[in-house]
Amino acid sequence: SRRKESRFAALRREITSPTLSFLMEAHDGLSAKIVEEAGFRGVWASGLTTSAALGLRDSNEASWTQVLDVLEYMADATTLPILVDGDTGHGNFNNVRRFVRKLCERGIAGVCIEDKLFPKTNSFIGEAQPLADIDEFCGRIKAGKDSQTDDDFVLVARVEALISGHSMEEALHRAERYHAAGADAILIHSKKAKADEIFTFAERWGNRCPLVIVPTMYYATPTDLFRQAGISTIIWANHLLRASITAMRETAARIHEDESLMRVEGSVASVKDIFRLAGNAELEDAEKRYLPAR
Ligand code: SPV
Ligand code: MG
Repeated sequence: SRRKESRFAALRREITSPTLSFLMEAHDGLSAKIVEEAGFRGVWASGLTTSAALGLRDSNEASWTQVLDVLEYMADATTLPILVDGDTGHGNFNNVRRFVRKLCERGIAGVCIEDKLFPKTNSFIGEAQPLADIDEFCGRIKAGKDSQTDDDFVLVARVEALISGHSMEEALHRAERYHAAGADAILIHSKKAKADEIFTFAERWGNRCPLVIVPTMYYATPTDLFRQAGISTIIWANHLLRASITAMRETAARIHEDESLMRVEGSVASVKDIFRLAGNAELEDAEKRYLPAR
């Protein structure tokens, strides 16, 4: 029988294949399972939502080993490949080396690092966030690629030039340098409500390497236009956490107001559903095999 494709190879295939791929945000083991159940072929382990789910800001308040712990739960919970938001790489080239080695050990298929400075903050906060020096960031990329212990591990370099107010030329120049330094794909980020700068970038970039985008702010752009523009991968970056915030808030408010569960019981997942998602059926089978018969 054919050997099962590794998660590293699966992510590499998603990112490099000519067809448009989608990564869905998850922030813990449960949300990773829900991504898989929905039919997605890969997970985006978002820095914003992983932080928020821990009650923290997207400012490297969770340490990189705490992020690694969350990733371990996510990897255990799903068979899907995971692309982790590595923020800036948690420091300089040396921190990136150790981070990438640990990701490979835990079966995390790829990392995205952005050309900013540690500690970072979310790209949608403020204006003109300072960018990393190009040569220094290329060192982080090279160090990451030299540290991967699986050939198919994917390193995505994220260009923040447009979002921090620099020119299209600067964005293209940075992407070219990061590509030359060994990045497997470029994430070109934008916070405009329209995708014009994404389309211009994609056209001028051509097919030098796969392009990844995050249409959080230009959400109204039809997906087919990204397909026609030759985009490789779309990240739906934060929508499971946002959906759960809305649902949790409404449920908490109702129970608080009513001092009763009557109004919520019909609209929340059943306890049985929790057991199913947690895999209790497998445990029952295992008990038959391993516990002495009574
Ligand atoms: C994240 O999901 O943490 C990201 C995408 O990095 S963004 O929030 O758009 O910066
Ligand atoms: Mg992030």
